[in-house]
Amino acid sequence: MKGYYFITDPGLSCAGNISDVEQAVACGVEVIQYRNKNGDTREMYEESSRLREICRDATFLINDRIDIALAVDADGVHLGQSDMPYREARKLLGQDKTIGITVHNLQEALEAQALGADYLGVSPIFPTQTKADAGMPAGILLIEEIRRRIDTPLIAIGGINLTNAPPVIKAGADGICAISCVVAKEDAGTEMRKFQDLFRSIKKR
Ligand code: 3NM
Repeated sequence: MKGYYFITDPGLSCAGNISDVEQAVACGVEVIQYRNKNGDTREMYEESSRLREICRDATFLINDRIDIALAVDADGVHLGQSDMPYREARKLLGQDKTIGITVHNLQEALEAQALGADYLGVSPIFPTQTKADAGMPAGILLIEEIRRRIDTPLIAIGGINLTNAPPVIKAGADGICAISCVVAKEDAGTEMRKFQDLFRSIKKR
């Protein structure tokens, strides 16, 4: 659970979800999350079935939809604060699946850790147009605050780009997700590689 973390966004993507995920796999991205807030269930099922095949060697997660995750045998789910409660999701998915939880403050992070979340999505770090209800940006200090108290892997998300990513990584994020500045470019793979190179160069120091 480290380096660049990819989330699909069919509304913003230049090349489409399938191509974006193929690029992510080709770049060696470890975790890929299928997120499609406007798709109907059949479309989500069919698209995520194809993506499951493409992500044979990557961790393939589904945003929110436990039914879709079970149907396509995804590796787990990512849950927001208003999605299915963690304990119910764990019962449905079993012990072996990965469950990540979005947190917006230290309190939510401590709760998610106590529940046993496999990783925390810390958000939104910076202002973002990609998620309408993302709320107030938390800034880099939230990563530092959570990192001091929590060992669970932290994935930073929200308004991150290549320019503002370095201090987020230095603050202790294990992974970073950036959507619009990657999928809205014609060559998403090149942008993903830049994030991975940035990660390696900072972690090596
Ligand atoms: N979740 P971009 S922000 C999917 O705050 C998502 O929980 C968020 O996209 C949250 O990199 C977000 O384009 C979108 O800002 C992040």
